[in-house]
Amino acid sequence: MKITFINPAADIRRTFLYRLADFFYGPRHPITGPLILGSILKSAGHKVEVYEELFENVDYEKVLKGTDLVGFYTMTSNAVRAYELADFTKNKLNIKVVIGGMHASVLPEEALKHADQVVVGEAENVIRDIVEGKINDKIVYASPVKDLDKVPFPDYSLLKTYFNAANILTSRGCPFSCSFCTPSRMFNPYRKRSPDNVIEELKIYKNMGLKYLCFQDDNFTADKKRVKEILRKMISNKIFFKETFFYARVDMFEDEELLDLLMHANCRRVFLGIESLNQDSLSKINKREKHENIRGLEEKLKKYKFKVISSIVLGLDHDNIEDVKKAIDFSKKINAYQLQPAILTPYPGTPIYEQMEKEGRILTKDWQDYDMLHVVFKSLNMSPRELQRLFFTSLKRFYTFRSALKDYRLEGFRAGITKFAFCLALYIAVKIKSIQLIGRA
Ligand code: B12
Ligand code: SF4
Repeated sequence: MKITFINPAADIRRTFLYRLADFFYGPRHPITGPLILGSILKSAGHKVEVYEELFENVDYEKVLKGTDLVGFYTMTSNAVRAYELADFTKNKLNIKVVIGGMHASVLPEEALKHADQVVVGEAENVIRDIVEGKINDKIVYASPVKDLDKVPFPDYSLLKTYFNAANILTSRGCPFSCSFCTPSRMFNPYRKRSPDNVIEELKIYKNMGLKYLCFQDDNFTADKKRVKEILRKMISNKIFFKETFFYARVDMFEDEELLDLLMHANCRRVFLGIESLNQDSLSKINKREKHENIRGLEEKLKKYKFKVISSIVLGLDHDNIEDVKKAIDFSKKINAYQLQPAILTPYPGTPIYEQMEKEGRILTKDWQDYDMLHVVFKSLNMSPRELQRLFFTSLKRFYTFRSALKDYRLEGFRAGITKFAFCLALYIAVKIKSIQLIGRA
């Protein structure tokens, strides 16, 4: 059989300006789920192709010719696009549709309106039987993979659209449970791969000549002992990439040995969940982080030259506009390389969604807007309009042409000019988008 997986992208992500910003950002990476499921099906003798809409348009009538089954990945913000494509595939092309992924796992009945079958959870143990017609339930409840070392590696040869970065997950889930977080709930319980199994996969990406590597674990440094072992093996096997990215909590800075190893393995680009400097806010979202630790970052980052992407949340119930400004200024003070101002988004399936729903504070259920760029709920200390405006002013407060100069001094010409171009693209995008969105909020 011929199986095609599609990872759709929301409308906003398919615009020229967004793709331009992605181009300057550097790494362009796929979602690994369809590449893993594809690998399982390929080993079973099926022909598989995978398409990602994020970085290029796809001519579906052409690529779906001869396909027997199309599988769609959903996260909340791309679900609307997935449903649109699923309806087209089912009704116009008469091809069987299966939907899976994060959003469909939380709202399977909704997804089923657009599919023949929906999978809830990790699909490794059921995908082959679904494709071969041995499981026919409309909603298939899949159990989490027990031994991650037994999961085949994502097969990048199946991916027919552009990519320049490999994604690797050395674990699934996270031992923490922040109230707004979906992956810690979708991938529950927290599970880890052995360092040897991780190294085996990394060698493949090194041999493929990929420039970028992304550890997409939701909290890469959660188990410090295991991560140190992975890093030591990367160093002894000389597995280095031009740039390696990972997600972490501020608590990684408590362990100097870990910091040294990260530096030596050239794992320098880190997405740090700072969220807020306000202790009440941190406690309320169950972050289990002390604001003194966050402030301590300044000293650590003088010694360890990480390229920090500072993630802050806008619109937390205990934060006001001044708190957000403080968090941005702090991000500048620690010489963060990028800022991710994420508007608090109550994703279905999270405690914060339940709370907002109970309190009648959800403003819209248009899932396309659940992308952390749009206001979708009523914050306690800001009106929706103020919060939407704060998103744009936060970007402008951080991405100044002076910040490009700073990057030039710290990281060299290429980093400086890239930030300059990024600021320029961002200013144009912000101008256009802010008029539309603030007006609407
Ligand atoms: C890599 C990644 C990205 C990359 C690549 C995305 C892309 N190409 O579309 C980048 C950085 C570009 C990105 C962008 C975005 N992302 Co993202 N991303 C991830 C990340 C870190 C890893 C994904 C992954 O590989 N998971 C591991 C594999 C094993 O799991 P999986 O892919 O889900 O697959 C399993 C199941 O879902 C299922 N399955 C998957 N596909 C299918 C298909 C079928 C047919 C079936 C049956 C089953 C099935 O089986 C698989 C195997 O177990 C996840 C976090 C996470 N842990 O998943 C966030 C995550 C999915 N992203 C998220 C968000 C919000 C976004 C953005 C909106 C951010 C933004 N503001 O722009 C954009 C939207 C992009 C888009 N497509 O429109 C959120 C989604 C929250 C939600 N509930 O919707 C997550 C969960 C991060 C988070 N911390 O909250 N993202
Ligand atoms: S620490 Fe990060 S990955 Fe873990 S639960 Fe909190 S937000 Fe989710």
